[in-house]
Amino acid sequence: MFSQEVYLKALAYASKAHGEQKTPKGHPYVVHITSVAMEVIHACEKSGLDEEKSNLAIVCALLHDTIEDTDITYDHLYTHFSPEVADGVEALSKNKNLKTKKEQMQDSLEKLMNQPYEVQMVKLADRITNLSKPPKHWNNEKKKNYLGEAKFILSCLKNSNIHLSVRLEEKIKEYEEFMD
Ligand SMILES: [Mn+2]
Repeated sequence: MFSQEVYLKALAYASKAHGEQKTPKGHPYVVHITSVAMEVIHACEKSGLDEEKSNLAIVCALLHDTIEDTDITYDHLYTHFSPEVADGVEALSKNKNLKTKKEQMQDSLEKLMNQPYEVQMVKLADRITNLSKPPKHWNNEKKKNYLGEAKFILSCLKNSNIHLSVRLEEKIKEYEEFMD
């Protein structure tokens, strides 16, 4: 089980932070973060995680793109939520000072592997959510890279939660159908 109040606080905070941002499909950004949180909640309930662990996973899911995509800082999360939440969201963020996407992904996964399973679960849920049908303008190369990344994420973080890793594995199989 998890706390509805904790969920609502994180949702209000994140939706304000993302403001007018849209997903690549043109939805308000809150659709993305609540989709990721939904995957995490489903897994928490299926795995019978306790309230503290569930709250950490769910809050990190709702906040997972704030440091990367908005003005929200690590310190702000530390003060308004907790050190665990701030560390979790930081690990879920790309370090944009690193030159290539590959380095950024590698760095984020290294940080995540030192985080609790509840934080790692968010990365699986994020990729599950993002592995829907690719936009028409993506070429095969881009789709191949995205799929390769997903497989790498799964191989690094699969121990964090069995339900999410099985679901990501299924999504990867489905995505292979979109290749030309
Ligand atoms: Mn995301």
